[in-house]
Amino acid sequence: MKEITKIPYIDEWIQEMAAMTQPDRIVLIDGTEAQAEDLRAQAVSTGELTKLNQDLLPGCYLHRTAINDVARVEGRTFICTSKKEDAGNINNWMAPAECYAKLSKLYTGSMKGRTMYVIPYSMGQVGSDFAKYGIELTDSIYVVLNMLIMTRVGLHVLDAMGDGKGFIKGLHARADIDEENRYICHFPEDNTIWSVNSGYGGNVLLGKKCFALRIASYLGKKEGWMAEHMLILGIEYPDGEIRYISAAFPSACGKTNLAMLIPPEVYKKAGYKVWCVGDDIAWLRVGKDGRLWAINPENGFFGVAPGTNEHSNPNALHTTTKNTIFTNVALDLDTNTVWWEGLNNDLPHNCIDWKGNVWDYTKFDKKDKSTCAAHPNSRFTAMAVNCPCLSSEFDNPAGVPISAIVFGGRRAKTAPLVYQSFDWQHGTFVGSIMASETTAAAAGAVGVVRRDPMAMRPFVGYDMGDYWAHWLDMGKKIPNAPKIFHVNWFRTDDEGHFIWPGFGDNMRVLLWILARCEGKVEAKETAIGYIPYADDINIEGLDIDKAVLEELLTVDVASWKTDIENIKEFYAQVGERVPAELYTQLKALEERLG
Ligand code: GTP
Ligand code: SPV
Ligand code: MN
Repeated sequence: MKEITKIPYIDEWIQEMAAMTQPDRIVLIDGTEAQAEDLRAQAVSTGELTKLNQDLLPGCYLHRTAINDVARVEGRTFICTSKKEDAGNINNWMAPAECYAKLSKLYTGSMKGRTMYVIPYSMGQVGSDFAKYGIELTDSIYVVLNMLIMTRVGLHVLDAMGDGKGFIKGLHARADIDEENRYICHFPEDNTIWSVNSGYGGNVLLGKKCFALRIASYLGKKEGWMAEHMLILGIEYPDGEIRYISAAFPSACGKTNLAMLIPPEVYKKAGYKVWCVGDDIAWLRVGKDGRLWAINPENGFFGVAPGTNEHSNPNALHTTTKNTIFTNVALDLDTNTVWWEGLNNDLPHNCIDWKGNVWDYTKFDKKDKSTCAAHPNSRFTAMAVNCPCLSSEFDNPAGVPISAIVFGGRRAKTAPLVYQSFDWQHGTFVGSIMASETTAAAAGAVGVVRRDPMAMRPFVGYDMGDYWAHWLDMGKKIPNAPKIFHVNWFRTDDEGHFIWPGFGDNMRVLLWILARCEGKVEAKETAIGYIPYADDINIEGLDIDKAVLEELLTVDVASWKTDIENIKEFYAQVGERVPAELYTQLKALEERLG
């Protein structure tokens, strides 16, 4: 047998996958810059990557995916457990044997004439207690280069893997990028992920949603920890003390922006700072001190480009000025740099859009997505170390202690700016009833309200009811548990404009949250939880009336009552395994609403 990794258990599996996919060559990714540079050059020569202006954007490249392949495909994502009940009603399910057989046909011979790259990677610090290892086999250089940014890759990972048992086996083939035969399949009982016929983001960077959320949530349930769709940030007070918050918002609902926020002028002057630990995924464990500790298992950011600018998120923008891969943004031919809607008001006049066509800026209409130069879900893949506000704890294998967990989503009405749950059990309930308007991050209609518990609806690798039970259970195991809150930056007025300024000003809400955690501020008890007194949210320097803030902090009882009906339907859909405790919470909420 040919030695690739020199770990027999792993090499055997590689040979088996190679026998099926039949690549011309197998190349081990060693994590060196020389090899990465070779791959970039190769991708440029075939047109897979476009090299951007190296004076303005050193180390930066542009990639365009197929037009039919621009977002995660939830309808084609499967959890393949031996028993259907274990995947639950919210996930798509296929029997493992059936799925393996079906996908084997699609994989067979799919790498003929191509190279299979073997990527050994770690989620979390190599060698740390939190770390979990995987190998992704792929025939895409784009995937290799993205994984090099998003995860920790190299031979040192193989060294840390020992005999290899327990590693996550990932297989990805581009095949024909045929959407009718696109499958993103997870076999949590076999530590296996199979992805075929896509070349986009969350479908193919298998360390991210597939491993760090779907497989990891399953492992977390089994092993007593949590894998969540959460950003992690630290707020530094003028006295130097830093407190950490993790927050779960659905895709394209503001995690990257919050994680890198710039404090409003009043706070900056007073000496407050914000540090980013992670922008998408958190792995959480109970520490020896009884607190909940979090790491970001990733090593980079796969962030939404549109809307990112010098004012909304200067940190993200700065992070993307070197060593970045842009996907499906527009190419400004005059400067050989990138552009997207919301970057600035200088529409490029000589420009190629995300589909690779000449873009006519005179036809651009902000309200018509089909006239956009960049795809609404276009992204940047950038290294965490390039982020100006990266936390000094980013590489700390122990992670950071979490004071508050924050849930949130896009709700034009119903949800107030912020409220606090009564306790962990109620907080779990608040997470379970989260809802948000859908975005371009997943294929399908945009702007439809759907329930998205803990922002994990597309990412729980097992039954949703069991997942909620795990949350309730974890609460009992954390002696000094974080307090749980809910926020909504997206309430709109009758004309559909956002009422709350959002972005950096969200810090005003985070400081109220942390003050609550320390028992430093009173709150109003309402039917849904504790709500701030308007005086306790600092609006100094904001162009917003006290009356408007009061309005943002009201509980619209009528719309909550309508929501209750929808929650009941959703719980019924989740099915038999919804914990009784959550039904008790639901009934109590209904009674409090009157
Ligand atoms: P994923 O990477 O898909 O998980 O997305 P995300 O949750 O990290 O969302 P991101 O921070 O990239 O923001 C998505 C969109 O929401 C962007 O267009 C932002 O400009 C917008 N956005 C973020 N924060 C705010 C906010 O506080 N207010 C408003 N109105 N829009 C925001
Ligand atoms: C999300 O959709 O939540 C993302 C982008 O972070 S993807 O990696 O495509 O899942
Ligand atoms: Mn995400």
